[in-house]
Amino acid sequence: MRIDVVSLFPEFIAQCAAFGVVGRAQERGLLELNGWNPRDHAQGNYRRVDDRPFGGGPGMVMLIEPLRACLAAVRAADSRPAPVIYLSPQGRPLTQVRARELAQLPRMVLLCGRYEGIDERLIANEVDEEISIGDYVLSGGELGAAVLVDVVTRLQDGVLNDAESAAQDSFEGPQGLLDCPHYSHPSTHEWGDVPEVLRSGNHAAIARWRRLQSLGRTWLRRPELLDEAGLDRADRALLDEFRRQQLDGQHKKG
Ligand code: 9D3
Repeated sequence: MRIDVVSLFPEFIAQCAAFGVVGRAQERGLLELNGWNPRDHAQGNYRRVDDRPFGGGPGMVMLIEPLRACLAAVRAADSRPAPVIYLSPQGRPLTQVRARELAQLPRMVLLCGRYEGIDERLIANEVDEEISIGDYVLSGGELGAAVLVDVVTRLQDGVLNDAESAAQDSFEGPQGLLDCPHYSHPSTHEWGDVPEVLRSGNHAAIARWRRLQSLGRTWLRRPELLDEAGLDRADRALLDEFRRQQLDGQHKKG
C-alpha cells in the first residue's frame, strides 16, 4: 500500500512509522510512506500556509492554495486514484471495521490540519472522507495519521508474522472481546502466582480459561461490546460462571 501524508511536520509521521511492525513493513516494501509539506508549495518570501479567520476569533486557518498545490503534486506522483482522508475532530470515529476496508485500497492520501483547521472550501472540494481517532483534543492531525498508518499497515498481507496474526485474529475476529491476561516467568512472585491452569499443559482447559477471562473482563470494563459480540450458549454459560466467581470473591472479602 502507498500512503502519502500531507503535513506541516512530515518528519513527525516518518518517525512514528520507523519502528516495529510498521518499520519492518516499509523495509519489506509492503508499505510505501511519503511525506509532503504544504509549505513547499506556498508562495512568496514568507511561504505562508495560514492566515487569520474571517469573522474573527482566536487561532489561524490553513490556506486553500498551498494545500491545493501540494495535493496536486501528490496526485501527480502516482496515477492510481486515491481517496483524500482528512484527520479531524469533526470526522467519523475510526473503527477496526473501517480500517479493514481502507486497508484494501492500493493507495490513500492523509491530510493533517494544524491551528484551528483548514479552510472549509478546501475540505469541500478535495476531501473524500473525514476521520477522527476519538473524543479528545489533539494539537493537530499528525498523531491521527500515524494511528491510521499503523492500523492499516498491520492489516496488509505479509506484514504480521504467524504469532502476531494469530493474536490479532483472536481479538478482532467475529466477536470483538477484550484480551485475556498474559503471564510469563517467574511462575511465583511476591505480587502473586501464575494461575495454575496455565501451567497444567491441558490445552482445552487453558483455552476455556482464556475465553472465560476475555468474556469476564469485557463484561466488567466494556459491557457495551458484549451487545455486538453475538455470544453463543457456551459463551453465555462461561460469562455466568465468571459472574458467580466474582460474587464468591466479594463474599470472601466480606
Ligand atoms: C481547542 C481547539 N478547538 C476549538 C474548539 C478545536 C480544535 C481544532 C483543532 C480541536 C482540535 C484540533 C486538532 N485536532 C486534530 O487535528 C485531530 C483530532 C483530534 O483533535 N481529536 C481526535 N481525532 C483527531 S484527528 C485530527
